[in-house]
Amino acid sequence: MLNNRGGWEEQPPNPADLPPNVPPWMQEQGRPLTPYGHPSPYEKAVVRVPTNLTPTELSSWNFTPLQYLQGTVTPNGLHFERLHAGVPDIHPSQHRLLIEGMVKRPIVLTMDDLMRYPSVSRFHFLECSGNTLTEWRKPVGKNVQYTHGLLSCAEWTGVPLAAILDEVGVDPKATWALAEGADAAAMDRSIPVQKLWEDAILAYAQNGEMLRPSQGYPLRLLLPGYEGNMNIKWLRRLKFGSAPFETYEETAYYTELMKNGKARQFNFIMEAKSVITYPSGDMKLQQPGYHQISGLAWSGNGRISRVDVSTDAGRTWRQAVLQGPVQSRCLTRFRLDWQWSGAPATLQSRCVDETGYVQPTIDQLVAARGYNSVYHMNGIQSWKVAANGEVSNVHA
Ligand SMILES: Nc1nc2c(c(=O)[nH]1)N[C@H]1C(S)=C(S)[C@@H](COP(=O)(O)O)O[C@H]1N2
Ligand SMILES: [Mo]
Repeated sequence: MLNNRGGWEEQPPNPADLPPNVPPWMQEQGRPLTPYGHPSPYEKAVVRVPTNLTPTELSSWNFTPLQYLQGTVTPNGLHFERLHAGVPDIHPSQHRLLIEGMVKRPIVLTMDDLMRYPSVSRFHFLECSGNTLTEWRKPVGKNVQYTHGLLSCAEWTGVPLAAILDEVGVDPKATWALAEGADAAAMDRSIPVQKLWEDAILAYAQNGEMLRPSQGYPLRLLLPGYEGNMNIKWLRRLKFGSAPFETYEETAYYTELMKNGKARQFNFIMEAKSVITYPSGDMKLQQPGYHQISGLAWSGNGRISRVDVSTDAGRTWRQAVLQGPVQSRCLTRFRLDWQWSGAPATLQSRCVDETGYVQPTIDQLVAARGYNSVYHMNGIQSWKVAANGEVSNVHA
């Protein structure tokens, strides 16, 4: 049986190794140093898992194991991956960023050029707009990894794009920029120039080290709070223009088909959303009594201002404690003390962001958008705790 909180397989202890006896691992030298550290071999369960919805490994995605992560930062090896054409192998000295179109001074930058600019480091979440898409009609994902795991958070380091826009002299009439990746998909999206001035980062590092290959090594565009798809990896080109470029990814995909059969285009911002990660689907509570409910909340519109938690399917709510510092467009950890009586309970969390936006129920989302929508599913998640302690995904 797997432990609920760590990723180890439970095993009965050997009485001879328990205190005050001296266990074997104290009777010999430990293992030597290693050049690059890895998690304990006992944490085998803490891995990304692939989706079973796509037929190929090259255009696919896998999920971050949110049920095992503490705090708010995603370890680099566990950042979710979304690949439209696999991970390109790019040597940083071969990589170039071309900036062209409606600019006075088009420019080609090397990684060296880029890393000479003044840099910043900021914590931001990244969420695929397809996160939670299986949950519109009925509960499908067996645990929070499958329901919410296209979500990660890192400290991103790079160059605020504004500095470079100044240098190339962007035409004031340029309102859109095309961002293009150097993978075989040449993934490209149109981005409002205003966002590039505001807080976009040309990111080359993630949690202190250079980006991982699947996160865009050596360079990605980071658009805080915008849907994952627009955060172009292996960024090779920014082209400025006066209209959206209407790329494949923003016409055939990443639009919202509404109730009336019309598609809503350019849904950039990831709306406020939260989910309880402990206890969550597939866990088994061992005994009634004290449990600390804990989870994550985030908003593409700024800071999380409040999270409420219900243990009775939304009839009554209690305010959770937010772990500070609460940062803008970043995962925020919330916690609430809970005495579980041993009776069945349905757990929910509902967040509010600094704009006053309240996370909707799934019913409210469906009333507004019908069942044609795929992306931007931010409805309230319910976990049912049965009398025997088993936790499962339900629609309450
Ligand atoms: N060049 C390129 N950029 C890309 C993609 C891609 O396949 N190629 N996938 C996009 C999608 S759909 C998402 S959700 C995010 C995922 O980023 P991650 O793999 O670092 O989690 O990258 C986006 N940027
Ligand atoms: Mo995505």
